[in-house]
Amino acid sequence: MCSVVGSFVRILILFAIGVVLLIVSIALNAATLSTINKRFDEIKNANGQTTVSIGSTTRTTTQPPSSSGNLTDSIRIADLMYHLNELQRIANDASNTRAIGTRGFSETVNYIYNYLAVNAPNLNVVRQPFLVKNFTVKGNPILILSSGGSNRTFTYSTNLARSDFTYANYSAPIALTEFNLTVVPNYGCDPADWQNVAGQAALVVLGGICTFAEKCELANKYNASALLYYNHGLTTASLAPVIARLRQVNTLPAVCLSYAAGQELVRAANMTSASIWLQIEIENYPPFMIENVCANTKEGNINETIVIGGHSDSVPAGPGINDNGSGAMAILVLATNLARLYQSGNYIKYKYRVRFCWWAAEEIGLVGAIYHAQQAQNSSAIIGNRLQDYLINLNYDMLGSPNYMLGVYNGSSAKPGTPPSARNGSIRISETFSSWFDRNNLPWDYTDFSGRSDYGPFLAAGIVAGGLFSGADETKTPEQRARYEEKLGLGQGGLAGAILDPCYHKACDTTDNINQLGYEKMVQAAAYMLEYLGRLDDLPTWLYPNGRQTTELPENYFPNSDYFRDVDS
Ligand SMILES: *[C@@H]1O[C@H](CO)[C@@H](O)[C@H](O)[C@H]1NC(C)=O
Ligand SMILES: *[C@@H]1O[C@H](CO)[C@@H](O)[C@H](O)[C@H]1NC(C)=O
Ligand SMILES: *[C@@H]1O[C@H](CO)[C@@H](O)[C@H](O)[C@H]1NC(C)=O
Ligand SMILES: *[C@@H]1O[C@H](CO)[C@@H](O)[C@H](O)[C@H]1NC(C)=O
Ligand SMILES: *[C@@H]1O[C@H](CO)[C@@H](O)[C@H](O)[C@H]1NC(C)=O
Ligand SMILES: *[C@@H]1O[C@H](CO)[C@@H](O)[C@H](O)[C@H]1NC(C)=O
Ligand SMILES: *[C@@H]1O[C@H](CO)[C@@H](O)[C@H](O)[C@H]1NC(C)=O
Ligand SMILES: *[C@@H]1O[C@H](CO)[C@@H](O)[C@H](O)[C@H]1NC(C)=O
Ligand SMILES: *[C@@H]1O[C@H](CO)[C@@H](O)[C@H](O)[C@H]1NC(C)=O
Ligand SMILES: *[C@@H]1O[C@H](CO)[C@@H](O)[C@H](O)[C@H]1NC(C)=O
Ligand SMILES: *[C@@H]1O[C@H](CO)[C@@H](O)[C@H](O)[C@H]1NC(C)=O
Ligand SMILES: *[C@H]1O[C@H](CO)[C@@H](O)[C@H](O)[C@H]1NC(C)=O
Ligand SMILES: [Zn+2]
Repeated sequence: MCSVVGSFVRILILFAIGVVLLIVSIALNAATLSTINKRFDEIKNANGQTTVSIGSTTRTTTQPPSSSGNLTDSIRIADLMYHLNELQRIANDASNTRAIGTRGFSETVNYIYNYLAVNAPNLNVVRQPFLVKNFTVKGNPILILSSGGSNRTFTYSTNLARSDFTYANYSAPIALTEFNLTVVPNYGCDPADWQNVAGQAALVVLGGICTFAEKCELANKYNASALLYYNHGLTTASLAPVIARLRQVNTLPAVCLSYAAGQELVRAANMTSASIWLQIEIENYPPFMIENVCANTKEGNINETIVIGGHSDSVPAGPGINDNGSGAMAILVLATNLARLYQSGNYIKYKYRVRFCWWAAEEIGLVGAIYHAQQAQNSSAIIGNRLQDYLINLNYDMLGSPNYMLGVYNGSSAKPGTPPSARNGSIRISETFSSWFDRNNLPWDYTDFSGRSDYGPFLAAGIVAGGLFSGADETKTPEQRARYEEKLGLGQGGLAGAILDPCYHKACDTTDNINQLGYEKMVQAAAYMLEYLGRLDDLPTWLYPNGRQTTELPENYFPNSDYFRDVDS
């Protein structure tokens, strides 16, 4: 999950980072800086085989919270790190990934399921299976430029550094076919850019303020016959083709080109009428099954359910310990600790049912959460499982970023088109989080509430949403650093000018990539929120002061998800 930063903007940011780093390195206490830099070097050098060392927090089992305490007080970093170490172990045993379709993923789901079965027997644990497309690309796709009477054949390779082009994930197949070539002006983020593409192969550059998938939607809408993305070449790291990711339901043949190949095609299209030949052979296998897991309290009104979710999968590139192991394991600790408090007999149970969910396949476009929301609006869904039975969705994705912010989704920044009745409550949730941070003398920041994570489909269906996010590839500003340093103490403010999670979607997203101080505070805030909502006398009215409208999840709901972002490299 992350804000969209156009490629060009990123270049500016990179430049700014350089300048800021220079200033900061002078201003900062030298010892502090070198400690943090060292840590970042370690992060960057980590190759996934990192040995796990979490110092004094190493433990072999989680501890029951004291039976007289409350949920907020029950959150301890040692319990959280215990689970993250287990995930790291699972990833280490499974080629350093927990992406869907790998052993690392199914082991993660089993881990959550089995841990709850043993440690939270008073919760109802349910698996929700669904299907994901499985395919391979057969042979080498073909891309030929025909111009001025001669052919130029481009090199296909899955080794991106050596290739002129590669296929886009979930490209449609195409037998060898000739298409006229047309260049899409600007970044192709505006419908006006797509007016002349019908029946042709459309060539579009990476970047701008929209995603691969959004460009693909427009290409489809304006009847392009094939789609060719090319890298923008603004830095040496953006010369090779990238893996462009499309929706599973995509029907356009699509490839992604290097900067140089893209330039050749642009020149040819500029000079004469050029055409391309394209061939992509896809072999479809039977789809494979993956599972969401949800754990429900047996107490509380089933038609007034608080849903707390995070995703259980990682990207293929790494073990996904911060993204999104940190959110998923936060929810595991919340669920276990609430279950233990409920069992203790001293804790007042909430009037509302709580449903903790681990969504599968977030990293391929919020697929698990969308599936769940769609099933919840299926007219044959039973009471308790219907959209109207859900009062709120709290989302916890990345909570332990190493150069973290204590980030709160800004309810006021919900996208236009968000059902109005979901707005007030979402703003209240933001304010409840930020005032908790204030009361505890902690710094915080509002972060974008764009629907780029698993709460997206719930919010789009009119359900109040909120959550926390410790940051991905955003940059920490000097102002932020100073504010964090002031509240948290010397050496705790992080590094200005550096991104919040340098291992975002990389192999080095290991347990060493977690800031334990920030992580613990974030999960305490999440626990506080649940307890606060659970104890309200009239949560429905608190969340929906002007009443609730029933809203259907738009048909063909299209997530503006992190997955579809341009993966600049
Ligand atoms: C329970 O939670 C509240 C709210 O965060 C906190 O102020 C209080 O100290 C906690 N502990 C107990 C034992 O009530
Ligand atoms: C996809 O299909 C191939 C070929 O049948 C199979 O080897 C592979 O395990 C499948 N992938 C998954 C995740 O099931
Ligand atoms: C260019 O390649 C296409 C597709 O393979 C082929 O049909 C055509 O004859 C070639 N033209 C030339 C001039 O080689
Ligand atoms: C996308 O395609 C690449 C190969 O080009 C593959 O390695 C990767 O696993 C795919 N990712 C997803 C999420 O399917
Ligand atoms: C390409 O465009 C020309 C007109 O500019 C048209 O005659 C030709 O049929 C088109 N070719 C394809 C493959 O669409
Ligand atoms: C795209 O094709 C459809 C079906 O042929 C047609 O109804 C629609 O008007 C076309 N749209 C554009 C923008 O060309
Ligand atoms: C192609 O033409 C456009 C304007 O028509 C121009 O801006 C662009 O620089 C040209 N690109 C190349 C590679 O020739
Ligand atoms: C939930 O169901 C109870 C009775 O089963 C009913 O009194 C209450 O109004 C319902 N609440 C909502 C929000 O539908
Ligand atoms: C709706 O739910 C029923 C019963 O669980 C199921 O058979 C059906 O496939 C679902 N429909 C959709 C569109 O998922
Ligand atoms: C929250 O979002 C609103 C609407 O986009 C914006 O005006 C406001 O400045 C944001 N608040 C913060 C603290 O970023
Ligand atoms: C709900 O939000 C609207 C628009 O932001 C605002 O005008 C209204 O006062 C809010 N209502 C309550 C009860 O907070
Ligand atoms: C981590 O999980 C959260 C919660 O599901 C999700 O919103 C977010 O997109 C994930 N983070 C990233 C960077 O994918
Ligand atoms: Zn991610």
